Amino acid sequence: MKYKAIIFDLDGVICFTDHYHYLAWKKLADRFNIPFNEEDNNLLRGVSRAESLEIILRKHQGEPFSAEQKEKMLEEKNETYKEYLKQMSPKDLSEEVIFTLLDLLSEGYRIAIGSSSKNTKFILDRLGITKLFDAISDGTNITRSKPDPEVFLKAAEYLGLEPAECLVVEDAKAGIDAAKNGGFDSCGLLDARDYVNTTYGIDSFKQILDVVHNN
Ligand code: B16
Ligand code: MG
Repeated sequence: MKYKAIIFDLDGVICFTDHYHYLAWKKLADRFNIPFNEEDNNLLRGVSRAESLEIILRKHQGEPFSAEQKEKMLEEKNETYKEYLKQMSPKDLSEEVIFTLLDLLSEGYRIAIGSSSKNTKFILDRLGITKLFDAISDGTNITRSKPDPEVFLKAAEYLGLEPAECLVVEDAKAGIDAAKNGGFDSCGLLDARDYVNTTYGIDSFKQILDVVHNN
């Protein structure tokens, strides 16, 4: 058994909150007349909140915003986003995800979260799955965001394992790069499936079981 643990990215892997991110950023961008559409939102996948704002502000014309203004914008976006998150419930978790996680646990694998989101624990609680995870590493315990490997290295440290013993599951290229930079093998879904740095491209969440069984 090559891998002792699986470290899951949250947004885009376990659940899908990107539309809520979009609506919250859109509300902010509209208020400041900054062009922002779904295509722009795709650039923010896996990127931290503060870096996301910098990407959005590239389309802002006029006086640059001060650090204080940006801080307020980040707070405002997060308040809107959290209002949307309150709508989430265990119904937002697919059967495929929950059954795969339970299969992995019953086979003796340990499972962890490695997410850039500072709202990770809130989201996991809404989904009712916080207790399933042996370790949670998220935006609250890191100083550098993906593609820096810090979030996954912390998850491995919390599990007491080496990176080579953990498999990372990601949907974002920045997350796959973070895994590679930290010495982790990775499973890539969606945008990350055919990415050059992805170790195993997979079409569905349950294929993680094939990957761990074949290694
Ligand atoms: P928050 P992940 C990421 O989650 C999202 O993909 C990204 O769009 C978001 O900006 C980031 O979390 C920070 O989220 O504002 O909640 O701290 O894919 O790393 O699970
Ligand atoms: Mg993601």
